[in-house]
Amino acid sequence: MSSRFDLVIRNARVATAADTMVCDLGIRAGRIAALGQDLSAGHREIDAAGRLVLPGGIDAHCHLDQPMSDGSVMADDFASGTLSAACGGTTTVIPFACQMKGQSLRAAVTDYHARAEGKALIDYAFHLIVSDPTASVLGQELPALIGEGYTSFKIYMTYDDLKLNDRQILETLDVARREGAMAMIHAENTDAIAWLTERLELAGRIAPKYHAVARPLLVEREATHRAISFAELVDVPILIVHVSGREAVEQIRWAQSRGLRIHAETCPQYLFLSAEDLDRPGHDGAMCICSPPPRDKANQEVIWAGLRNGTFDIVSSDHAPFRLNGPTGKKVAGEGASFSKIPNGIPGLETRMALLLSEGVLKGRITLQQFVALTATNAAKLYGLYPRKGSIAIGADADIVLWDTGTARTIGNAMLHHNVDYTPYEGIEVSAWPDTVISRGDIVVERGRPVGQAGRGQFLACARPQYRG
Ligand code: DUC
Ligand code: ZN
Ligand code: ZN
Repeated sequence: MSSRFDLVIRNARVATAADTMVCDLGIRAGRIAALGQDLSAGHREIDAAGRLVLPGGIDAHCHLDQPMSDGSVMADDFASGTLSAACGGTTTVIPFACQMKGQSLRAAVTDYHARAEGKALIDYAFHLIVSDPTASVLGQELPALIGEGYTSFKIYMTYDDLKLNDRQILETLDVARREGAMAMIHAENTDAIAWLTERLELAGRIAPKYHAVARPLLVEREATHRAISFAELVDVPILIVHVSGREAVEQIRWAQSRGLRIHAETCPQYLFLSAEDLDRPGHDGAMCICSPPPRDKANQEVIWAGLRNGTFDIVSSDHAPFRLNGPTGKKVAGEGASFSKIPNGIPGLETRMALLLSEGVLKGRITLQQFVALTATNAAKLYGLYPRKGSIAIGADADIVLWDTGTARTIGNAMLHHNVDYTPYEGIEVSAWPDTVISRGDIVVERGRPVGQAGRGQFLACARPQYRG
């Protein structure tokens, strides 16, 4: 006879990316051991009546403790970042081991492990960032690291310290094809941005709102089209990250309709913020400076439609934590510095799931199955963590969230657990928030309060991606 369950969750209204069911969940040794009716007693029991029980979220694009080249410092390390993620219903994060130009990729990975060691509350994998694709990086380091479980990497078409030229992009995509890795692409035209930025600054237009003027949708559209063309030329699937609006969506739809394997990610900032938020009083517009920038209401609707019609695979936070005040955050270049000197990025690890569940599912814009797919299952498949992560199924890790969907809450920075001094979503009302969060069978958040031990999170080596057909 099998031993007693460690934990039984009873009367659970469970949803996965495929199904909805009411059942009990039996958890043993960190995994889901049984789904059924009237399961035998566990050492510990939770009554989930009235709660929605979903797979823990996977935040497949976030930045934690990533070294920066402009003097800024990310406010969240693996401790505060994973604490914040867990409190928001996320049980796996995938931040970036970023190669600096001139640095070996292996050294970036070694350094990033040291930053994570002993700090994470929940499990984590690493994407790589390839910024210096030398012959030895492409010939030896990258293939070896892919084989060791770093099966996805990001490349940039903009940012002077990170960007690759077209030839380098082609050569790097060719490694992804040969090795079966997933290439994530930041698609913005760097020269167009530089030209627009210089003109704006010469005219004295340096306030945060000009960040959006310097990076119009056209520059994203052009780069998205180029990235798609390169993927077609090399014959490799790619994933376009943080897609912000109509013109980029149109390129992706066009490519997908031609049978190209183009995957896409968007983020809450493109659903809930707009370029008007860059014009908040004083320096507050800096809070919402991220790239690509938030667009307008009409583009938000296009992004919602893309979530509904399957254009997008993943909703990630792109959490990039810079404090509004203090010398190493948004003001690193001084009070009143030009928009081009303000670190890009907004915090969002803790708010991603609640915003999308509340405004997406509970308001009828997307289905519960789409929510689970977009926030967990698809990321697990595309980044090689499925079926261990991303679903509620027998044998999967017991990464489970019990959601309270019956209480209205107003988002405020004081209720969040990140180390950033603001949230761009301050004042938005949501009617979903995590009540209990379970990571590999351990309760890490109980009645909304963190109870888990920092350092219990484990590194996850990723398999090759499972592409959508
Ligand atoms: N854009 C990025 O590409 N990365 C971090 C944050 C941002 O705004
Ligand atoms: Zn990016
Ligand atoms: Zn990012």
